[in-house]
Order: sequence, then C-alpha cells, then structure tokens
Amino acid sequence: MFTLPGLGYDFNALEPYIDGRTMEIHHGKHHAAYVTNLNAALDAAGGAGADKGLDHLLANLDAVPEAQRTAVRNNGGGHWNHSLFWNLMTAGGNDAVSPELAAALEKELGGLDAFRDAFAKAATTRFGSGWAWLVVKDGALKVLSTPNQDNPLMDAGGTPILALDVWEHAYYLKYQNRRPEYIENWWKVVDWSAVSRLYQADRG
Ligand code: MN3
Repeated sequence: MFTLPGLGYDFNALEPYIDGRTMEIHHGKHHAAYVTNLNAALDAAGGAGADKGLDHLLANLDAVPEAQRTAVRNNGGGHWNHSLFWNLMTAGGNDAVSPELAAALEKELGGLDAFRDAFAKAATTRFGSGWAWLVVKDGALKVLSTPNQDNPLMDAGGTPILALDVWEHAYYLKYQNRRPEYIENWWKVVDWSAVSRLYQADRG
C-alpha cells in the first residue's frame, strides 16, 4: 500500500508565489486521491507487481492487467509525479546549482537562461493538463513534457530531475488562466540543491 508523503514544509511556505490554499488542496485532496485510487486499482489487480516499487510499476505498465492499467497509469503517475514535485520546491527557493549540473546545462542546453526558456516553453505549450520535465537520458540533459499524469519513466524517456505541474489545479486559484505567470513565479521557489542532488545521483 502506498501512502501520502508529508510536504516537508507548511502549506503557506511557498507564498506569495504559490498560495497556501492551493497547496492544501493540491496535496491533501488531489495527491491524496491519487494514492487512494492507486491502492484500490492495485488491490483489484492482485498487486500487479507493486512490491517491486512504483518506479518499476510505471516502467512496466504492460504487466498490469488491462482492466486496471489506465487507473494505475493515471494514479500511479499522479503519486510519483507529485511526490517528486513537492521535494523540488522550498521556501524562497535557492540557486544552489552544483558545478557539475551548471556545466552540463551550459554544454548541453546552452546555459541556465536558455534552459529556463526551453523549460517554460515546454510548460506553456503543453495543451491541457500535464507536466514539464528536465530529465537525464543516456547521460544527457533533455527538456520535455508529458500529458495528464504520464511521466518519462513510462516510455524510458529518462530520469526526471526537475518537474513542473501545469494542471490548472496547481495554479488556478491564484493565477486563473495565467499559466505563464505561474511558471515565471515558480522559478522563485525551485530548490536547485535538490535538483543538483538528483542529477548527481543519476550520474552515479
Ligand atoms: Mn497536480
């Protein structure tokens, strides 16, 4: 059985960029529902190999019985994506990009500013609901986006080290239809030390 992880900070810790009411609903209602629904689907599927962990489950959705596969994809993805997302933000944010990640961003994506533009474009142009990602794929950084609660684990697209939720539930109370403004402000709460740790972990 999967459980809802704690946030690690108060609901209002990311204000004024992400409001406390949004965080409370997003974590306590949306993410909680993904966990509940994932557990129900796995229960109905007789476990479906969930004992091997969520990463393994999402990378091997074909092994899930067809009757539960969509529910596991949507809710398992939702649980995985949000569990990462919360850990990539911190009160006030920080710019602690590791020298190794800074060098890779420079060499592979044209530097931090060019990366941010590419990431914001991926997040802005994702039609409807989905996520923007910075992943490490075969040792190289890549920017991409996915629809719904899909993530790069599902199609071997790489290991995510940064993620942004662009579902309306992530920003609508404060920003309504202004997704670009939400994205611009979100950079101010990004925990680059956490992103750098994930990059180092993938590099071994
Ligand atoms: Mn969400």
